Amino acid sequence: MTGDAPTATGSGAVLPGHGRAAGPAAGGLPDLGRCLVMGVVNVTPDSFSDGGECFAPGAAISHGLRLATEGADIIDVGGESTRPGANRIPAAEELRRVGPVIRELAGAGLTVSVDTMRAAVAEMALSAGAKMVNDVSGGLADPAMRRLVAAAGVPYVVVHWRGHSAVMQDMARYGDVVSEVCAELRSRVEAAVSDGVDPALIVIDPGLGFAKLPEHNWALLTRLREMSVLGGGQQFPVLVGASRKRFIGRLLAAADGTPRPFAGSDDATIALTALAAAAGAWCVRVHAVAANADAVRVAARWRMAGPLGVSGPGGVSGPGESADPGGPAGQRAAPQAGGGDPA
Ligand code: PMM
Repeated sequence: MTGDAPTATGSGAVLPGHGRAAGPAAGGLPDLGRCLVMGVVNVTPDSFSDGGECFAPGAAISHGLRLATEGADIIDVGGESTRPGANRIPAAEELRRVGPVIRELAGAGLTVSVDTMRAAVAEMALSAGAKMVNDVSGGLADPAMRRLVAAAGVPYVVVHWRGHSAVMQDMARYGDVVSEVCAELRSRVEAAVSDGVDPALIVIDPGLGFAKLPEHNWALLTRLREMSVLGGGQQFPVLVGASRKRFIGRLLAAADGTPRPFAGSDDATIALTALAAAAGAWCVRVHAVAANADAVRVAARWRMAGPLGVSGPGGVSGPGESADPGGPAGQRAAPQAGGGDPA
């Protein structure tokens, strides 16, 4: 973790790029006044981006500690691969993979989130010291998840998802992907709130690659602002998980069409991080932390410059945004009434 350790915003507090200056309060969303960096620790033999490198607990723990020193604000620990086509593993195996890693990283003082679709795994992870639940199924895979998160009072990342990895790419059918993803995410958020989750602790995520073709991912990435309000009035912080995903490798394919290997897409991920952070994303989930941590700082400064940047037609900043003339880097001026501050 770098020197600017995350504070937390209390219930109803607003996030970086989401309006009111956020003051520290216990039990809320981490907030540094800029886009946060979530470093990925996949304790799996077969994740599509970094398969196997952290499968042994010792390697996963060292990797998490290293990501923190490189500037990760949050360490996201997962034990189940969600690569397209992957089959599920038993809950007991998932618990076995993530338990010791979370306990060690949380014990070292890091802010840890657990990447799981299972309430039982989330419960164990929280008792081991995790402070956030990242559920790529948005509550669909295990209906007990929402009540667990509500009772724990922790931040909850609700990801857009349509089905398990083995079948999800058959479900990548959309008319207007952005409005459909928003509508489906909205119903996931409503279900969470009706089960008692504090809306101020909900983060939404377009679920890049989850039942999405490359064109769907690009449409969602370029319309984060629209996504952040889910078609309603309330604005939610947005997490973007583009790092090393296949659609980047396909964009960067060789002349013969061979996709760029995952590790070769880190520079493009950094470019996406800068764009997403400049558009107001709350957090980016990434594998190569150091350079992405630099990119979010550039974006924070870019946002602070406001109209001197690329606001206006064709730019990532939009109407209703104003520069913060005097605040610290990355902190925004309060938005005008009615929102307009983007995700
Ligand atoms: N992607 C993966 C896993 N967990 N969590 C969130 N919130 N958003 C994502 O896009 C996401 C995630 C799969 O990618 P990986 O194999 O590189 O971890």
